[in-house]
Amino acid sequence: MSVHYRACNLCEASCGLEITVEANRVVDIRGDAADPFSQGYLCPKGVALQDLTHDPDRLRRPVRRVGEEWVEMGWDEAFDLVAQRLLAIRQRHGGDAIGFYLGNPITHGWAPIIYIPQLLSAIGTRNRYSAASVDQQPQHLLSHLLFGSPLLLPVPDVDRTDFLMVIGGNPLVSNGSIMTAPHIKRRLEKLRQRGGRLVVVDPRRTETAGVADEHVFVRPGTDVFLLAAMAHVIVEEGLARPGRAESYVDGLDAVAGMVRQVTPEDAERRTGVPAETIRRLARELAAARRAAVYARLGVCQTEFGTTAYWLIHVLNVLTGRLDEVGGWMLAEPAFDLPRIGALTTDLPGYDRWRSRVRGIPEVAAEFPSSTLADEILTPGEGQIRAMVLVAGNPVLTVPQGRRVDEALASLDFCVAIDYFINESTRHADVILPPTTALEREEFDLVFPAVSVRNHVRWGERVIEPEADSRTDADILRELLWRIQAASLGRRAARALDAARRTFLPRRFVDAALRAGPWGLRHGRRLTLRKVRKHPHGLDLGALYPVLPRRLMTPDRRIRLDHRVVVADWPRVIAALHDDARADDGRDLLLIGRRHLRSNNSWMHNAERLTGGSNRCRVMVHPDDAAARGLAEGSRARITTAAGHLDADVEVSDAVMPGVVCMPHGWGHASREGVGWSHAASLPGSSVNDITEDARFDPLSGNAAVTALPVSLAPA
Ligand SMILES: Nc1nc2c(c(=O)[nH]1)N[C@H]1C(S)=C(S)[C@@H](COP(=O)(O)OP(=O)(O)OC[C@H]3O[C@@H](n4cnc5c(=O)[nH]c(N)nc54)[C@H](O)[C@@H]3O)O[C@H]1N2
Ligand SMILES: Nc1nc2c(c(=O)[nH]1)N[C@H]1C(S)=C(S)[C@@H](COP(=O)(O)OP(=O)(O)OC[C@H]3O[C@@H](n4cnc5c(=O)[nH]c(N)nc54)[C@H](O)[C@@H]3O)O[C@H]1N2
Ligand code: SF4
Ligand SMILES: [Mo]
Repeated sequence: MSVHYRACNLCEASCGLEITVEANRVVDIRGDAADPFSQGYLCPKGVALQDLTHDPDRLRRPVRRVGEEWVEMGWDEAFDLVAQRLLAIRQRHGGDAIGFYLGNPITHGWAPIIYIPQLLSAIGTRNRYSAASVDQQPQHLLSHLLFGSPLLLPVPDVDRTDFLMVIGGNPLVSNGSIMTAPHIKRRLEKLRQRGGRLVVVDPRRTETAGVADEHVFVRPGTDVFLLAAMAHVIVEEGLARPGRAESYVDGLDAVAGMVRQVTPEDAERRTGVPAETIRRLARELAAARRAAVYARLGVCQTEFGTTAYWLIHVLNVLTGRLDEVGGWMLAEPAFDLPRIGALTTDLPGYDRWRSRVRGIPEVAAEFPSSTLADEILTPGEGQIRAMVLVAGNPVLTVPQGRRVDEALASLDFCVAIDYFINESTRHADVILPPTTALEREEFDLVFPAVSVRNHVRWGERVIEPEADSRTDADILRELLWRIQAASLGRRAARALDAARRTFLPRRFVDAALRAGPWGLRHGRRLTLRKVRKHPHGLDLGALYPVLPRRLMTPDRRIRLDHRVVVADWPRVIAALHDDARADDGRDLLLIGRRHLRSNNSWMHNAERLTGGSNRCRVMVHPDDAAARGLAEGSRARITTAAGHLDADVEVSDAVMPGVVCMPHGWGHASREGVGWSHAASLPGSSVNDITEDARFDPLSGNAAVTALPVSLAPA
């Protein structure tokens, strides 16, 4: 028996795990009490990592689709076939004919982050799509516009704040997002113990609302008005105190002029939040000694995603919380992701090019996933003919999944890098299955950049992979050199490949650590060797002010009244005063929900995580249920402009009247050929079968999957 220490890779909390291995099998996983950051915490998903590792449904060898059958093949043969097919398609149709869809788990591994940009540029395609555009793209866009890098993402300093507003986030269940803060529940409890206040703004009385001082119901999709009205109060009542930020933030007067146009009374009509509550919250925010306003999916996944999230920055700046202790702070990670990203990728940028079919601006070198199906299904020059799916399941996770399904089925060629045959990878011609996280060494490049404390950790391999297996790194590298061989010749491409093998990841990480903030600054002289001496992770302390030094805008200043947002403002004002209601019977608004024992679309094959309360049901307010003749357990039909689905009803006054709520990532039984045997035995439907790909935030292209107008009737 041996005991190993590793960070969990399933969500952003990055909890330290203590993993016991016997005969190369994981026999026990518990929280690592010696982890300075997570201090022994873990959630049920962390335990289920062992089910994932030993899942009998996991693919272990490359497979090729022959008719309805999957046939195993050798690795070299598979790499050759994939490269040859991709190169042939490029030769006939150009590089843009090859699209990439990158799923959420890529952010939890060093290899995809480093190799995918190289692979994209070797192929010469701009058709890059990812889960980010159904998630946090407004945040990346604003960080790019305001701070000069899409990766300079502020987080609330939860451990030291006295007043925290959580808007459209449910960290007690999600374990925190774009805020790496393991055991967030205890952090929030401590906030209250030291006399602080926690306010949650959400159309559902969530688990987080359950531990808050105050929960405010807001009508879905209307946070933009609530936030603007709060800023209005702060400006009108002379409560604005930007403090130190005044020396590096421009445009405060212009911003004040904008938010003055949104009164609390106007906002009340749209949001359902009483004007008096809006005033009081604004005053409390301004008066608190230390405070932060934090928002996530509920704000990003709306048609005003960018402008609404901009108001999060505005409130933090106006009240002097940006870059202040206990406020809205930036990490300074040992691996300096924003700077390295700017040096090695074309991520920093906006609207440098537009999507072919709908003309949507790129954000950080990506197009929105909402338009992926358009780009595959619409004929013409630049049409996508082949897809590379890496760690994603767009059929269940992107709006209008039925269209994505149809699009993937229509491709000339599709390759997936995934260890499961999911609803999307079932369309692949070839699937290349990598080892799972515990079978590879790992260095977290991403989450220390959005953590509430600076920290760094190297993860050793925990169990030995089977003979003849490949990591994500191996797979991507093998494809990369084969693609490069077409332009550089086999010899040169092989030489480059050999260089990558020696340099990545250890030497690269070591060089980055040495040249990074904790190598050169702070007298720490951090190296990979030093980091590896701390198997429980190395805590680098609380966050500290870093602005304007860390700004990456050309003039190292923040233009708060950025023209991109200013240009969108008339749309906000028009919507504020537009009393017309869609009169097609779609009189309810659908929102999403996460469950602690669920992980987007892909952990439903672990039996210990399914069953009990983790089920795919639609939550309906008692009044709305009664008005439609629906009761607990009855079957309802939910209809949108994109279609309909049926779901079991859960009657609950935790949702506000007029709102229905359903999780995404389910419905594994509703499509043929899915390789998750347990998941496919469970009831449920994919909510993205009825979300609409035409509803998105026009600035960032982020999908507006929340606040979706629906009608509800007995099925
Ligand atoms: N309606 C609605 N839709 C949503 C959301 C919502 O709230 N509502 N949320 C959105 C959000 S926030 C996100 S992030 C997306 C997620 O959307 P996706 O990223 O498209 O989907 P996942 O369910 O995360 O699928 C992950 C896949 O990666 C594979 N995988 C896991 N680990 C690895 C690995 O290490 N290597 C490789 N190669 N593969 C791996 C798994 O087997 C699985 O098939 O869904 C979005 N969709
Ligand atoms: N257990 C578990 N943890 C996860 C995941 C998971 O699937 N399961 N997924 C991970 C991923 S990929 C992500 S991105 C994060 C997401 O992390 P969070 O954003 O914290 O997760 P959600 O639970 O989707 O929270 C969104 C909240 O917004 C509310 N909401 C919906 N519409 C609106 C609106 O219009 N206005 C307001 N104010 N609120 C609204 C919803 O009711 C919900 O409570 O979670 C991560 N962690
Ligand atoms: S909260 Fe759960 S899933 Fe997230 S990192 Fe911790 S153990 Fe893993
Ligand atoms: Mo996400």
